[in-house]
Amino acid sequence: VAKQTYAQRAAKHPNPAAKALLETIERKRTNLSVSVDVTKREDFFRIVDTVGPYVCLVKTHVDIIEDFEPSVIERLKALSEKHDFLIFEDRKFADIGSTVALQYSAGVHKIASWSHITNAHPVPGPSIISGLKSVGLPLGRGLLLLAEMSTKGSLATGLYTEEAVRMARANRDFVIGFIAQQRMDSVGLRKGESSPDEDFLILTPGVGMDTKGDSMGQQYRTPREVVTESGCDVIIVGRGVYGKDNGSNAEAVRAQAERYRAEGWKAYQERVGIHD
Ligand code: UP6
Repeated sequence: VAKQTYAQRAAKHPNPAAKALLETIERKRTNLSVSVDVTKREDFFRIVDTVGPYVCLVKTHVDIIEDFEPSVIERLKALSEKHDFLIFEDRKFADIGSTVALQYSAGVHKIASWSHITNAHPVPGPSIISGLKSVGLPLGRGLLLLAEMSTKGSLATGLYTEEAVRMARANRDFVIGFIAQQRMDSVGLRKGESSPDEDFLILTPGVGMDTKGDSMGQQYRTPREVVTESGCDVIIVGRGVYGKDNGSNAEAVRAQAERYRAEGWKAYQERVGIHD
């Protein structure tokens, strides 16, 4: 899979959200997702409108917006159409099936009604997928499992990661990939089991070109390390793009988005062996 182009993979992906993401990546020539982790509505929309042309996917933490109101979702949807990107609410669900189904569909945010992609921790076992799938599959949504994390000392390693991949393989209609630091294609296969015909997207946070981490355990790798060397498909960049001041300097934000887009795309072209 890592040697195929995004277009080749889009053509045969069965899940509508994954297909749309792969098509958007190819059409806009960007594997950059910007994580817009700011707490004020106006900062949020300024950043989204600025990075929109450079991203395939906008990643949100909608629960940190302190002046949230339902119109935020309408404005976000309008920007996603204006700039042609998908939306990924990074909700990191982690509860029993029946509770996550409610958290996904209801409450103030009604995530399933607008977020093409969301994610979950595999810690509760396969029932978390059944709960989310009961809501998301009929809407054409896709789920990512957190198979690994970018943080120092993460417990999501080894057998835990393997079980996450097995859970995904058993739910390929709805689970479209992983939050992880590397490809998972050969992870979790039992002795003698050959690699199944599957295409899991690898979306990778912990990407930064100017620092190695923050003071709270985050660890950064470069787009090249992530995409060319580790075979990941989408780079997720937050503070590397919007900076330390909530993205108040739109031109600086634009320049960083352009820079990460170019680096991520070059790293992909190198991986699949395309030169232009
Ligand atoms: N994120 C990680 N690491 C993970 C999973 N998710 O950093 O393993 C998320 C964070 C944040 C973003 O919740 O929204 O990706 C990274 O932001 P940063 O680039 O500013 O560090």
